[in-house]
Amino acid sequence: MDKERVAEILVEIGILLEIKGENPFKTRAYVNAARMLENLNESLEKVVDENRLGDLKGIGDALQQKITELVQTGKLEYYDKLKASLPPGLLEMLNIPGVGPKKIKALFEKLGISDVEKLEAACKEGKVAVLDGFGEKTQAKILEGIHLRRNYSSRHLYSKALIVSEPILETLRGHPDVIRSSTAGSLRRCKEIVGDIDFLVSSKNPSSVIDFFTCQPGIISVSAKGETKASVILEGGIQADMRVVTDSEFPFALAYFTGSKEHNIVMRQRAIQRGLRLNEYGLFRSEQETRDPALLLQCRTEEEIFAALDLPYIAPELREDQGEFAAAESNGLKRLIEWTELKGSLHNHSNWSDGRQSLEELAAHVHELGLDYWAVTDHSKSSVQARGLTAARVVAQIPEILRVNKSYEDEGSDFRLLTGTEVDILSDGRLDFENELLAQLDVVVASIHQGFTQSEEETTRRLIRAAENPYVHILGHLTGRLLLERESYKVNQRAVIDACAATGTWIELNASPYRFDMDWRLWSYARSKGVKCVINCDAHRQEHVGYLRLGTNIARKGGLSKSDVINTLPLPALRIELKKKRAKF
Ligand code: DGT
Ligand code: CA
Ligand code: CA
Ligand code: ZN
Repeated sequence: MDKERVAEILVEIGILLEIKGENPFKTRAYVNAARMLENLNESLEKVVDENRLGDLKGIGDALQQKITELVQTGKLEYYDKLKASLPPGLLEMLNIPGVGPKKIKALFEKLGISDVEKLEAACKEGKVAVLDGFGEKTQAKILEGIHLRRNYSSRHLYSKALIVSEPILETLRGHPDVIRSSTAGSLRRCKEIVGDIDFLVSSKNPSSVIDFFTCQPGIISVSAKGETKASVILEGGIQADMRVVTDSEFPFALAYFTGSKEHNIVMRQRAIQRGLRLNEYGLFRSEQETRDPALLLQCRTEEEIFAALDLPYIAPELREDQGEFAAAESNGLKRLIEWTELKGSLHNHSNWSDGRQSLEELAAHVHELGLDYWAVTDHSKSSVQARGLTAARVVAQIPEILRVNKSYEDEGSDFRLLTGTEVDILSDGRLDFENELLAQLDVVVASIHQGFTQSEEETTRRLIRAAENPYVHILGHLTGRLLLERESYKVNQRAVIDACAATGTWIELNASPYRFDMDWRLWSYARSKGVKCVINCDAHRQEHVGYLRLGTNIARKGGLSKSDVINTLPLPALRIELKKKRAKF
């Protein structure tokens, strides 16, 4: 058993003893011993084997025996018995902000409260407020804490985590005690859904950084706070973990806490194959688990860690053990796309259908941001709920777009709106508009907006039929999923990708953080078939231009480079590409 787990168990024993009303000196001894182990600079196993536990400050005979039993057998009878002597719901009550061992003891002894449900009921009946040492305020706070825990969920959109983490990271960077700082975990890997946010900081003064972190605005409760780590709940119910390490440990801790677990396992195996040991503290010249600074291989950056394991730098987005090692070994890691390489978006809406802005407003906004083009692809007539355009309205929109473009041409600007449609794919795979109309438009996106309950065969057939249409450039949001809200319809995505490869149809990476559709896991297959990606905002209001950055991060996660993504092309080259499929038929 490793020392982190041993330390956790010691802390838990301290808490259980406190709930039982044990002498505070005894309970504190367990917490102090846990601290000591966490800061131990060598392998705990080694210390136990060499019978040196007694040399450590504050670890008496009783604790020595317990730690030895834990390390050697992975179990501790004393702990198991202690746990069994109390109702299991008591420990769970610790998760409620403002409820500690002393309060739990009082609630249990005086009101027989042994779990969160009973506590909630007692609060609602006003029984908690009248207890000695509680009061109305405390009772209200406990109730609020219970609701918070309930709403707290462990699945959050990437965009939500990014929005709450960036200001905190920015503030941390400005703190004089912070040397290096980064997010880690799934957020740094750009997962579409994250469980919690992980922050990592290097500092010579960890407790000052922890104090500073735990009083940031936007933090609604502090769930745990130690010398070098803390966990908090941020607004919106998202948890954030913070760890502070020394600056020499920083690259190792960053790699370790960025993960993924699966990626880390392969990294550790590579270290072992080279007679080394890799952990969160360093890369050591050792055959065994160690933290001995004398054995440390100096690496100042993650790049140097990869190099020490004979690998090129692997971007965090790729660290899922989904082929990144094989690609690295065969020189197959290409430079990933950057969002500043995008020149525009080819799927967007205006106030002609369900978008917010007019053609002029959209053009002015995206031109100001430095983009080169912006396709207006409003909904087609079958999407009634989205105020889909009739064929006549589409025809009427074309001269309006040309009129806006004329004003840019007159100013000597190369910026252009492109004409287009997001045409519905009907239930049988036919399109909502005739080919004669589609042929007049610069950009045709075809998407499914209804008939989600068809069988996998039917839906797959429908999409393939759309791809076979000579005028369809792009299949939009391929699976129709809405993250954390709606499952995708059933579809054989590989079969659709094959059809796109055969017909020269592009596939959208819908950059809306609710969609990120097609999923990043399929892009390496699409790329291997030569199918191009288009990173589209599907903007319904001008602020959605920012989705380009989010979508690009997901494209990076899918391993895509600039040359895989159509909308990195400048307008003249894009226009040539837009004509190619039509010319083939
Ligand atoms: P999440 O938060 O569920 O979206 O996913 P992650 O990947 O951020 O996971 P988290 O926050 O539990 O831990 C952050 C990283 O720390 C994880 O990606 C790898 C590393 N890590 C955590 N626990 C373990 C472990 O037990 N073994 C190994 N090898 N790595 C771990
Ligand atoms: Ca995490
Ligand atoms: Ca975490
Ligand atoms: Zn759509």
